[in-house]
Amino acid sequence: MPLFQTKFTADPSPLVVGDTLFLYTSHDASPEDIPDPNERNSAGFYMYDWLLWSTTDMVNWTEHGAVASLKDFSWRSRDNGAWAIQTVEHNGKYYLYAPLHGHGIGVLVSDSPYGPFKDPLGEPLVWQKEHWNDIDPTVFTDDDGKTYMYWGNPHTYWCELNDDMVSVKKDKPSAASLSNGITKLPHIDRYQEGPWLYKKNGWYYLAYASTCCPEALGYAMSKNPTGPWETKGYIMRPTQRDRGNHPGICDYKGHSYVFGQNYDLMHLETFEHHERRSVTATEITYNEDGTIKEVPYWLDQKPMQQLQWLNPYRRVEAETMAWGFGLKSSKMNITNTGVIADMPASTGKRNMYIYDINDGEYIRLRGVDFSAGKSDKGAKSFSITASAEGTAVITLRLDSVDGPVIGTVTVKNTGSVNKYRAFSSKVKNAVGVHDLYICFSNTNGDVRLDWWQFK
Ligand code: FUB
Repeated sequence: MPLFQTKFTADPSPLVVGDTLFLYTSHDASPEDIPDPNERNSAGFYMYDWLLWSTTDMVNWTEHGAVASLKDFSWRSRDNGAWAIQTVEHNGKYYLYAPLHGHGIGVLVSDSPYGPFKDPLGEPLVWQKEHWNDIDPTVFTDDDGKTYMYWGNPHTYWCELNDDMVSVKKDKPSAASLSNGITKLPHIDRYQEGPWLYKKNGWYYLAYASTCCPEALGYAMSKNPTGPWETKGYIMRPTQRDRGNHPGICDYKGHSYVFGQNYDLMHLETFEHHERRSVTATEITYNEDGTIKEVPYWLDQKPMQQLQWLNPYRRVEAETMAWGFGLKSSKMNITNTGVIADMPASTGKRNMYIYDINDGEYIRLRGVDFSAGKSDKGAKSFSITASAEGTAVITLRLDSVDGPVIGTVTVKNTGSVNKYRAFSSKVKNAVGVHDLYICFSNTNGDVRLDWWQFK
């Protein structure tokens, strides 16, 4: 199932920093966030900002909200078109390469993976004005220090970036070069869009969304970062259950993963087509000759293996979850109206909260280790920091929505949604490793959850 439920997401771009896997994604607006009410039921793309998520175990993800938006590019010509980004680290700085659909590819820079990101150029990094092919940048720095950017739909383009990461090397025209240091490659069989360039065991890989529609996940291999590229099989072959796709590939804690997208979150509510996508992932393995073993469609895979248990005796953000369908999330003190003019400039890390909580909804956390650092005694109490202009009953259950109850706590009116306080309860029989279900009932009014912790 999709990794995230609080928002519609697409175009996954993983980045490993230390022991954390960050995932940058596009953001398909929910109908209520589309400013023009007449467009709310349209099938098209409504994309205004980019999101960030992180994990240390591959199954419980923490949301960090919008890291940047179209507003961070003063030169944009449209208030829509925040398409597929990739963020890379280079010499301690983070570079977020972003297509503004119809207006080339820009770059933002930050000292932190969380941002705030700033535009160092005030103009696109590349923009071939004669067409709208300049989308989906992927950036890779080779062992010799040379950095390559690939992009494009339906053609594949590449250029070399200077070591500043924000300018194109223009002094190395190859036979196929266009003006401005850009090379247009001969057609790569099955290539549609969404390139993802990386290197492993001496091979260069160009994964991509294969020819539309339905797009699947294809890839090509080469002994050179600039090709020639030989198309290989599918990582995931086309299926009528999907339509668009976009790969992001990384190694993390000794495993290899492919991220992609589908419509399976929207399909929980409707099969009528809208560009409301959802990102998901699976583990991949390589054959001896470097080719990638094909994986089944997302819904046909086994659940992702959890890489480490979650410690419930630390502060856990309410927006950390394996599943939370129906819930919403927001950065504290920032109302996302969906209107670019109201969006803040890239804010950097901010505390978030969960809201829009209704009866029957729940937060599921996978693999919670109640014995962590506690020998076999387990948890004695639970505390959640919340604000409310209303109330909600929280029932803590193990292993399923109707599993054994280990505690119950009522969040009461705090007088204001901006006034947070702790609500606590005793806990019984919480020992060992279990999935934790934080279940909501008797909800009314506006209840917001910040973080929780067992003791
Ligand atoms: O998300 C907008 C566009 O859809 C991306 O740029 C493409 O790769 C496709 O996923």
